[in-house]
Amino acid sequence: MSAAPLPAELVTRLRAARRVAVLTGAGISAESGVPTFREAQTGLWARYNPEELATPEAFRRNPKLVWEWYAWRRERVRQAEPNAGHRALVEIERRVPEFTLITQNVDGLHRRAGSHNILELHGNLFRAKCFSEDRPVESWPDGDESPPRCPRCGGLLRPDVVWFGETLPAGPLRAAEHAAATAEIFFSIGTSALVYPAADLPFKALATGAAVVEINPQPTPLSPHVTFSLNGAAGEILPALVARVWEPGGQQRP
Ligand code: BV8
Repeated sequence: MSAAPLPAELVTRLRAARRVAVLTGAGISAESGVPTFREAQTGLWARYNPEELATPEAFRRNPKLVWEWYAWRRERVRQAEPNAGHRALVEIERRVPEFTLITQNVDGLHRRAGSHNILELHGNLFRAKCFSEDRPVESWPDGDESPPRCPRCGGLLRPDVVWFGETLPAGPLRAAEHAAATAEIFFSIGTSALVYPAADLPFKALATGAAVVEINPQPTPLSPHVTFSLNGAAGEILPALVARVWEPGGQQRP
């Protein structure tokens, strides 16, 4: 199925833009084979609701189960590669003078793809911290204890991600809010736009007059508010957009 034509107005505005901000969610990693956050989980995890596992209460109740869920997800991500959508964002960062990539994803695929100015609002699967001290550890033993113990205090280690009910890292959130409020164009890509405060960012961009572009095969609560709605897969739409805006042949008549 050929993708719908890209709006000429968006192509023109992106070509001239100086400040662009992008918010990504699990959907941009879907084409890398990484299941999205709310997709049915497979195998052992099928019976669990991710929103119930991604909480401090779940970890207190069953640290081994939660640690092993994240170990399973790390393994899935290790086997994955960044896809054409991740790579297109690297190209947009090269082309736009001020580009900020804000991600809700914890899979580290944007950095592996080559993006630089990344704000990880919800942490990263591949980092761990001490549950008792709330301080990061550089590495942890891959022994049979699950979860492993903190080398400093012997407390349990937990993934260095932001769980539901936990506050986001202040620095990245402040930088993301600034990027949203100053962007000329704000993209919301591959996110169900359900989780706050990240889901508030496109509204901050709209409030300051930015054009907001949503890329998602499905409608979301954000869809009625956006300036441009591109219904389809990020791995198809983003490379096509980069080609239309910046590649020599791409400058065909709109
Ligand atoms: C907080 C890390 C203070 C762990 C995650 C108002 C203000 C503030 C907070 C709240 C509020 N209202 C409610 C809250 C509480 C809560 C919240 O938002 N709940 C929701 C469910 C209502 N927020 C919090 O708890 C936050 N903390 O604000 O602290 C506070 C606390 C309590 C009360 C008030 C204030 C912390 C939120 C962070 C939670 N941690 N992840 C982990 O990953 O295990 S969030 C989790 O959801 C994921 O990380 C993910 O990043 C995030 C959003 O999900 P998506 O990325 O959108 O993924 P999803 O599967 O949902 O959707 C995928 C989309 O992709 C779909 O739309 C699909 O159509 C699309 N798609 C599929 N294929 C493709 C595609 N798109 C493009 N191309 C494709 N090929």
